[in-house]
Amino acid sequence: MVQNEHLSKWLEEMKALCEPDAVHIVTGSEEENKELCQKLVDGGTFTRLKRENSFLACSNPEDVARVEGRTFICIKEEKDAGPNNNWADPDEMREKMRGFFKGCMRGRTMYVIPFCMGPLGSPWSRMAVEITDSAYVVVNMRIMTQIGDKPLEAMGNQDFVKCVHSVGVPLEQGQKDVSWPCNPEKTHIVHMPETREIWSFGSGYGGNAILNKKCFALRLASFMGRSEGWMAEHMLIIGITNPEGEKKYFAASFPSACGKTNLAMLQPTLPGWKVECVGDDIAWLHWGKDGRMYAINPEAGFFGVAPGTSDETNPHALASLAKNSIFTNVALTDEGDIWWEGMTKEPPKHLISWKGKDWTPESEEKSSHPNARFTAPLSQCPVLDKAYYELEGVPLSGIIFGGRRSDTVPVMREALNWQQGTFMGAAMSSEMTAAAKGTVGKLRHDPFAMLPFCGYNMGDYFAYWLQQEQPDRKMPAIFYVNWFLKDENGKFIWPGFGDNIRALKWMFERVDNKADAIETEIGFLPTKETFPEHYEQLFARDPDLWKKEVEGLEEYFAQFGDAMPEKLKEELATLKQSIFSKK
Ligand code: TSX
Ligand code: MN
Repeated sequence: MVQNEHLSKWLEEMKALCEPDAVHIVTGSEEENKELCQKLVDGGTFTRLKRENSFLACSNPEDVARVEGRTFICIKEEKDAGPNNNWADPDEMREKMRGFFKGCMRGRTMYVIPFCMGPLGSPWSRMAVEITDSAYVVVNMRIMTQIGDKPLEAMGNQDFVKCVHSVGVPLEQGQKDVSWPCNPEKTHIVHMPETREIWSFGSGYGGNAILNKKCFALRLASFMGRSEGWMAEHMLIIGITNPEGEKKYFAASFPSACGKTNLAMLQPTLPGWKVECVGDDIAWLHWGKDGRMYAINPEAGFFGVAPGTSDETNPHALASLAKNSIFTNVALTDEGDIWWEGMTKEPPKHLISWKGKDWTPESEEKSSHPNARFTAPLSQCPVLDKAYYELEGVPLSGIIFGGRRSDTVPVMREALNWQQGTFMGAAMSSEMTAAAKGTVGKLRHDPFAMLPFCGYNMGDYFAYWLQQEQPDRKMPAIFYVNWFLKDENGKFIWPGFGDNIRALKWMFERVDNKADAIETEIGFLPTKETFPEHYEQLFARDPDLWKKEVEGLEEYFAQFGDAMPEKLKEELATLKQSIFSKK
């Protein structure tokens, strides 16, 4: 049955450790998926919806998001994990995890999910296997990546990334299961990049359990990429076509709550312009023989934040989840469909909330959890770019960084060169919204939007970015955007959403040297002729605000100590000097 020697050996080990009642090698077939979904309905985890082949799951209220405090990078040297990660010794942590996993699947089935991230047959794809005792994880993984027979066959006898997951709730003989088993006290999300292992215990939610996504495709892959010469980034990928039919690809990374999925499926307001989606969350980057940077989307689905997604903000996302989708922690309507805050202007008169309680517009609590999710197949996106399936990926003309800032940072600018662009990525920060814990409006640094996802020392990661610039390579242009500037009355100045195409148009034309710009200490800015409305506010460079910005960055960068590259310290010093000379 199982041909791969590494796999059969590992499975024997894991069976002995976890002591499941049954083992199920996942094939990925439609019939198998139907059976698993029915099993989840029968067990009370899933509610079948009236939309075709779609289901609602509501989690234990103590298991609703990633747990950064319980996420570990375990590599031999502590300094190689950096101040951006929780560190533990890999051998000690493996012993601890073995203790947790001992007998943890009693009374349950062990599902074995072979999977492939990236197009099957691409040299840039990577293979893995996840073992889990959660059928919910299996059916989510079937949407988010390619699972089952085909990846198993493609794997041949190669080694692969080993992912082990358990909800951490063994069942005694005859004990009835709960609808969302989890073990919050013992939750651990553990990465061992040197030995290509992921161990996740205690949570059934999102990135904690669907290990292909944040754990593998970002944390482990960022480490693997550095040792193999490629990069794993927290980026969307889009293709932009101008009215003349010319097409360019861009990748963009933003911290959470900046509308990354919305930009990935943008509906342009400028006539003749088109935006197509290659991916909305993760990009694996490599260099082509032509010296250009190429990107693949290693995922096969969207795992998007549901609240706020509407026909106004993102009609293509709504179309993508019209069928064959899973919803987690949203509300159930009386008609057997789903609803969440922001989906429609008028809320329904009555709902069952994600907590299973009656809900009306008068209720004090929200009907959906702020981190509620949809899991939807990428193939259902009406603006999916057909280059998504290309084995070499798409060539990037530009990389866009950004953040949510009510002041200081202009709506768009272009880095003067790769080094300044890398500095912009390292200097990324965003004001926190209600979704995150901590004070609303407080600034959070999030370099390259990778703070929770970089599988090694962030200072070394900055250095790896700088190293990308080599004489035989054609470097993509780097931009930095901020859609969230506010005026003195607290009103957004930039219209955002579909009108962001005007910023994308400027970037598209900058790449071809067809758009004007003025050189400043913070990069190239568009001219007033290009953006006459509110130009002074959209492109202000207030020396007092930038002085504060630079001081904040000095403090932030200091934590990386010796790992902080000199070139980025120089960029910051140069910026500081030019601001002080303006004052
Ligand atoms: O996703 C957003 N984008 C990118 C769209 C392609 N959002 C939502 C962020 C939360 C996830 C935005 N919010 C954007 C944006 O460009 N801009 C804003 C701020 C904003 C909000 C409302 C209006 C304008 C700007 N307009 C009115 O309220 C009429
Ligand atoms: Mn993400």
